[in-house]
Amino acid sequence: MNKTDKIKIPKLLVVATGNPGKLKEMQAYLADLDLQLQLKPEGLEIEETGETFLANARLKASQVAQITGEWAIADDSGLAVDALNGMPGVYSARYAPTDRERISRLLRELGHTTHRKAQFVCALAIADPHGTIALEVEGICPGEILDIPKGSGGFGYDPIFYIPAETMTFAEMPRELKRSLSHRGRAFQALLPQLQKLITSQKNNG
Ligand code: ITT
Repeated sequence: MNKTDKIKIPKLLVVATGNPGKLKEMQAYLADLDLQLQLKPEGLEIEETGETFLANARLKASQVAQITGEWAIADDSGLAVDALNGMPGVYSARYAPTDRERISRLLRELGHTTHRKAQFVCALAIADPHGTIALEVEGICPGEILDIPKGSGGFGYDPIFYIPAETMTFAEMPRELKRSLSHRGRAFQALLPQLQKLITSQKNNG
């Protein structure tokens, strides 16, 4: 897209993720907006070279927007464990090849320590069709890492992430409860009013 082209009202938003668990949750948060959602092109992988969640969310949103010529939203998220100095953090997806192996590695590295505090972090970025970041937010959800996985819902590290106030892991919770209190839920609570405003202002300018 030429830099001088007028940016059109966001009617269509490419959801720039290859993670089916994330995609489902993102689609649920975006469902009430007057936007058509589109999956990112199959096989398109953006290298996550950033050192922070926000940097990687920006990279993914910006590159997918430029490649597709459409508005794009990306999520970069992960689990930061206090006793592991914040690891796996931005390396959460690269920690081992599968969800099961990632959980096993995390539990192995934590061992029997009683210091089990951790937080899930979610950064969201929205880019316009030029690849310029229009919006970005971050959401954090504190919790604890269990000794053994519990529950079969959700995805990724959900079975070992325990919320003491709910006496449940993310994988044991009804979908709506995780949706309201998770890192992604908090990030979307911050993002949605801003996105709504952006859609309205672009419509008024158009
Ligand atoms: P995309 O980059 O294509 O979106 P990805 O899975 O590579 O997909 P990230 O780089 O953001 O995404 O890695 C996030 C990692 O953290 C990944 O292993 C997820 O399973 C995990 N994760 C993120 N949010 C989670 C959640 O709500 N519950 C459990 N695990 C989560």
